[in-house]
Amino acid sequence: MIHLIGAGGHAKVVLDALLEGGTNLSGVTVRADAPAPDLLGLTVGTPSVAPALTGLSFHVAIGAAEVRRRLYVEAEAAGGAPLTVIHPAATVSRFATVADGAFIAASAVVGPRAVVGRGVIVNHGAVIDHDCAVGDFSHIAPNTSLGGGVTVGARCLIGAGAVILPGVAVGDDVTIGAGAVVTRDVASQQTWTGVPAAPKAS
Ligand code: JB2
Repeated sequence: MIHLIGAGGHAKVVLDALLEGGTNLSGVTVRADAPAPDLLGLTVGTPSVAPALTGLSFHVAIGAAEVRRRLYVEAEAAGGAPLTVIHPAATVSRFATVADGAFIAASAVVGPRAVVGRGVIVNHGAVIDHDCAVGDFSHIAPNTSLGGGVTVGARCLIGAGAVILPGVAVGDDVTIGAGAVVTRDVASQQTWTGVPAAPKAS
């Protein structure tokens, strides 16, 4: 039995990937913090994390990094085992490492010797080239491109369509705006936008 946490847009994408990968709908339960309409035909229960998850797999399917991290920790503490979900139409090198609880969407590419951390989202069409490292609970949004050897810290959001040039290092808790082109290293806890990307004026 798979315990899917979250019942919004991202949960729909993850459930779809599970079904495409051959998981039977009857083997999935969906839970969220608030009542919600059905998720692709599955009833949504509350609260997000059941009191006991011993013997169950779970996947936190929520975009917000801090919520995803918190519920991941809670679900592990309840005895659950984090499940990695990879859409069958994703391309993941046999030499890549994908950690527990990560999600790799359709048309994403993860190259050789790349490392994808716990609870990371690699969304549709994103490219993580060879030797990249993506830290725990980061979100690599659709159609982003990380050149070879890029490092991204924990809990980052790399916005849709952003490009990070090869070898660039991005710290923890960084937000990169959609469509930005990052040509140099970014320190932790910053927001960078534009082409070439620069710190966003506050
Ligand atoms: O503590 C919580 C919580 N616990 C469960 N805080 C919040 N904010 N949400 C919580 N949830 C559940 O996560 C909500 O009850 C709801 O079912 C789900 C959030 O759904 P929503 O559609 O708002 O966001 P999402 O995370 O599914 O999708 C976002 O991120 C994706 C990566 C959207 O921005 C999508 O467009 C995006 N593709």
